[in-house]
Amino acid sequence: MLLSDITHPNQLHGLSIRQLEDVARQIREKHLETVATSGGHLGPGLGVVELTLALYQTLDLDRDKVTWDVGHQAYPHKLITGRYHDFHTLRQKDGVAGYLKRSESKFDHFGAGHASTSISAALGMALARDMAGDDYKVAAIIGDGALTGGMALEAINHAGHLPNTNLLVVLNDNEMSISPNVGAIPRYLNKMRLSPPVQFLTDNLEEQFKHLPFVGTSLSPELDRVKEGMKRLAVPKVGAVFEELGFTYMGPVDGHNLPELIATFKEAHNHTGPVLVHVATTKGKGYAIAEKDQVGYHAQSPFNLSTGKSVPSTKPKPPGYSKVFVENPD
Ligand SMILES: Cc1ncc(C[n+]2csc(CCOP(=O)(O)OP(=O)(O)O)c2C)c(N)n1
Repeated sequence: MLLSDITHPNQLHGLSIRQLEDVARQIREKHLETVATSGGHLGPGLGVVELTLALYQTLDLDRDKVTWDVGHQAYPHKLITGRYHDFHTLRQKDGVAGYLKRSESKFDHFGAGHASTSISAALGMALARDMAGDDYKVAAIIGDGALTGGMALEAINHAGHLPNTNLLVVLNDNEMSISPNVGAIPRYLNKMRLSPPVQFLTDNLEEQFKHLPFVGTSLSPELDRVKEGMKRLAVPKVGAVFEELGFTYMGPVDGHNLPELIATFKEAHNHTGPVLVHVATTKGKGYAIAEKDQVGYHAQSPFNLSTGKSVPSTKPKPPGYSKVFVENPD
C-alpha cells in the first residue's frame, strides 16, 4: 500500500505484517526527507513508527482516542492521518505544525508541547466516556523522559485508583529524554528492559503446569491466581511498581517487532482498568547516524541526509522569542 494513499488510519486495518513493514519504510523515508529539508524533531518519530502502526491497527480512530505526550514524536501519526501531501510544509508559516494541534486534524485529540500531560488528558477523556456510558478506547503514549514529570505521576496516582476505568498507557522507553534520562525511575525502567517479558514467563509457566501428571488442564481455574503470585515471585522487579499502583503491566515488548506489538496491544485492550504496556524502542531507528548520536539528532536544523551534517541556512534568521520579548516588554 502506498503511504500517499493513506488518508485515514483505519486503512491500516487488515494490512499484513509485510504490508505494514512496507508502510513503515515509507514513513521513515518521508520523515527523514522532510526533516532534512525543513528541520524538526528526528529521532523521536523514527523510534515510534512500528509502535504507531501496531497501535492504530488495533484501534478504531473514528471512535477511539489517542494522546501523544509532548507531540514531538508524532510525525508518523501525522503521515497516516491525512497530512502526507502537506507534510513538506512542516513547521513553516501556515504549514503542518511540529506538534499535535486539535484544529489541524480530528485525529489530534489533544495538543501539547508541554511534557508529561498525556496520561492526565487521556484519563479525563476516559472518565468523560464512562460518565456518558460510552465504551471507546483511550490510549496515552508517553516517553520515559516525560514519565518522570510530576503531572504524569499525578495521573498514574489517579488512574491506579480507578480499577474499572479502562485506560491504556503505552510507555515508549528509548532510555533517552533529550539527553540520556537520569534518576530513580529510568534506573527502574532499565532493570525491566533487561528482564524477560512478564507474559513470556507466565505463559511458559502455564505450559509447564499442563505437562504435570494428574494436573494437566484441570488446574486452569486456579492458574490465574498462581500466575499472579509467580509473576511477583519469579520476577519481582518486572512491572511490580506499576502493578502495585493499580496498573496491569505488560512487557517489555520489542518496539520494532510488529507482530509482538500487535499481539500485546490486542491483549491489553481485553483488560479492565488501567494497563501499562512497556515498549522498548530505539531513538532514531532506521537512520544509522541518528541511532549513533541520539542527543545530536533529537531535533535537527536542515541537514544533508547522506552525511548527516547541517546545511547552512540561506534564509535570514528571525530574532529569537526571548530577544523580542525583552526588547518589547509591553
Ligand atoms: C514541561 C516541559 N519540560 C521540558 C520540555 C522539553 N522536552 C521536549 S521533548 C523532551 C524529551 C522527552 O523525552 P521522552 O518523553 O522520553 O521522549 P523522546 O524524545 O525520548 O521520545 C523534553 C524534556 C517540554 N516539552 N515540556
